[in-house]
Amino acid sequence: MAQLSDIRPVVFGVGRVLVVIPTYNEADNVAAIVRRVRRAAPQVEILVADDNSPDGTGALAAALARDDGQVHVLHRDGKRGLGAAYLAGFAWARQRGYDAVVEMDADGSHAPEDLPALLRAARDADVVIGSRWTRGARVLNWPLRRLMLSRCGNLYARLALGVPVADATGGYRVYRAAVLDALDLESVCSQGYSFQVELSRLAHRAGARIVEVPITFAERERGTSKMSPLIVAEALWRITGWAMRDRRTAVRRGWRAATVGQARWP
Ligand SMILES: Nc1nc2c(ncn2[C@@H]2O[C@H](COP(=O)(O)OP(=O)(O)O)[C@@H](O)[C@H]2O)c(=O)[nH]1
Ligand SMILES: [Mg+2]
Repeated sequence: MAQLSDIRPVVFGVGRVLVVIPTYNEADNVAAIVRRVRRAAPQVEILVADDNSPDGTGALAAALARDDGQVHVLHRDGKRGLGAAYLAGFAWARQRGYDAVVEMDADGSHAPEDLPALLRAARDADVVIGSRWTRGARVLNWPLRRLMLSRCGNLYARLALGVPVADATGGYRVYRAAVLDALDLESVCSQGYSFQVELSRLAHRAGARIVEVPITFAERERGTSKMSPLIVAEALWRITGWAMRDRRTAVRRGWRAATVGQARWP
């Protein structure tokens, strides 16, 4: 006879969902974001991946987890970047058999109220990007500097890497478990926000179905951004490095095809 634990709740048609929320010094935000996710999508579970925040975010998340069986915490040693926190969250999810993993910022920029639309889109996709740069999306209260950075970063990523998405840097996403299994996550080297571009590139190269859903993105109201010139520099040099590697591979393939062609038809 089937046990209760064998029955997998089907959430929006994509199975069991884990929302991974990376945190570093988000004490002012963590309770509110968890509450909003629980209200917007009551079936999903949440993992707060905290990098030992000095402001006590980890302890606050642990208290939330004690009160609610659908909330979990991953306490990490120290600040090791967004990419590393997400990779740890993905591994945590895969070990426990979740069918889809959501990436969501803690600061409220990614509205949990948009989550049902993203999960519905994931029925027919491997990756869903909550996009700031597709028709119907809105970006609220972002300073011009950030708008320009995002627009230029996305343009550069698209031209340099050929990834056919409008918001390759966006961090509000759904990954189906099968696509996470198919990607070579061990090869991921990004520490900061270039992680999103790196995963977009890997997913595209793996032939994943990537769908963008317009979101309303709002600048945080509490706490401070962890964006830094170092993070921008990392993204720039990593994207440039991947683009050069892709070009070298394409040239080598071209040479090989040409010489094989010559061998056949001298
Ligand atoms: N665990 C962890 N989370 C991080 C780290 N850096 C940023 N975050 C989280 O990543 C999310 C996005 O960061 P945020 O500072 O809002 O960046 P911005 O939106 O680009 O200004 C937030 O939830 C941060 O707390 C990190 O090194 N470790
Ligand atoms: Mg933010």
